[in-house]
Amino acid sequence: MNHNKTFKQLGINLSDHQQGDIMTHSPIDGSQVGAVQSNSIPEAHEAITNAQEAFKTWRMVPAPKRGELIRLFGNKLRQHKDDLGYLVTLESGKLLEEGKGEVQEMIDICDFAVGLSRQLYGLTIASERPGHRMMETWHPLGPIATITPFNFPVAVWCWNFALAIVCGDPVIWKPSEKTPFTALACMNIFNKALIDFGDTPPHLLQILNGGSEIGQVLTDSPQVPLVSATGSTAMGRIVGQRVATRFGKCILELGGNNAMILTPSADLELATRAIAFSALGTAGQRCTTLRRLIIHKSLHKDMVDRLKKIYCEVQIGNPLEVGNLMGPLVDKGSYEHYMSSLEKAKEEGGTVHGGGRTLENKLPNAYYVKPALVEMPSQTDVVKSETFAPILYVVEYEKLDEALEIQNAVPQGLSSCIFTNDIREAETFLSARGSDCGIANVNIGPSGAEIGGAFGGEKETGGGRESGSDSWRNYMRRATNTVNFSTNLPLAQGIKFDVS
Ligand code: UN1
Repeated sequence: MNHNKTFKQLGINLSDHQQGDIMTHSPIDGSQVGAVQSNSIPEAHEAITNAQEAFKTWRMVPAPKRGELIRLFGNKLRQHKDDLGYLVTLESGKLLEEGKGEVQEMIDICDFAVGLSRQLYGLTIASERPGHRMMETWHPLGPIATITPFNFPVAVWCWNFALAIVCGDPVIWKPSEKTPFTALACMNIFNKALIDFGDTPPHLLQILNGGSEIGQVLTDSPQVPLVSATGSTAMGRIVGQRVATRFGKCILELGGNNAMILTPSADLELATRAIAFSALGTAGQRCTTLRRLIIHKSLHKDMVDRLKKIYCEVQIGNPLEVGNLMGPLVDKGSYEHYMSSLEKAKEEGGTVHGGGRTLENKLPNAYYVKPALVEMPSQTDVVKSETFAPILYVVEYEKLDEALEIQNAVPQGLSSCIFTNDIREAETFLSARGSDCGIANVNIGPSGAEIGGAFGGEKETGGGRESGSDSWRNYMRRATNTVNFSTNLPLAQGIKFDVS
């Protein structure tokens, strides 16, 4: 593959990146992309000091002016959408359409953040004391660390970055070791926006490449008040504990085990399309991928037959080629996990339709797999754990209460949906005794969320919320202010404390 033009457009000279210790391979064919150098631990500490310095200046820039920088960044992203989308595909293996979609998600959150920069509102609160006023003020928080995964190498970072910058916080980014070049490209694009903007402090954005030793410098530093980490539950458990030790804040967006409840009143045509996109899209490598189909007994056989056909016929191949709907798994480790999960499913009584490796003769260094549909006798252990691959488990239910119980009986709580045309069922699913997930949808699949809503989930998903709604509050600190404009000093709770 010759990608030099794309790299050049994104300001990357690949010949400068061949000697580093982090060697990356494209999941598309296993070919080497390049090699970047890990940062050292002293460099990580230096980045934190730099960010603290940048913070002192940036927090004093009016928020709408900070928004202007993100507006310029969004415009640069528009110009580089195709190239950056291509690079996302090259490094992560997702379809080109999905790669560009990810850049669109970045552009969308930039637009959102620009508007937000004029809406960082606080409340005014009625004081119990005469001649007093209470209010809340939101201030910039400080340097933010973002730790991001390979599967959404740029969008998840940008959800955090765009909001953090308008909120007044410099960002230190530790990208996935599998996707360092998309991070470098984002840095180059942001640098162009900085030139257009003019006067900004240096180090508003810094990238640190490396593994957990770099992550630990960020999680352990009291100079980094917020760590936003997206990835596996195992990673989040370590990050969460380390940050908590120093009373720092976290936004954790970890594993998902997303389900669809398919009821007898559902529009089956719609449901089938939703299953196809959310179970097969991104080759099953989204946090929000559909992993469990909880299906009414009466629909089971028909639906499985319908899906078997789709699973057999879906076009798998090079994600850069139009027409393919499934690209590769990211690497061998991911493939092995996929295979061992299928083995485990069989041991636990599952019937596997499809599955297995494909295109290995043509592309021996890449890991393309066929999607697997697995009928399970019940929700066994393997169904309760997340395998980041295109495996859809099917379990049956008879009564809605039973379906809800199955839906909620997993450790993860990211996304969920119900397909129904029965308003009672839909509202029950959305109610307090319904889905326990951070995302609960009706008649759309669990994946492909818009940026306008808060994104994240409960339980082992980590509890964090990023992106839209009021997620911005994570990136700011709240001060409660009481102002006395009277000539007396009444105390709260009517307390008398008279020294005269
Ligand atoms: C992720 O997989 O970590 O809802 C993020 C979606 C995307 C984001 C997924 N907007 O599928």
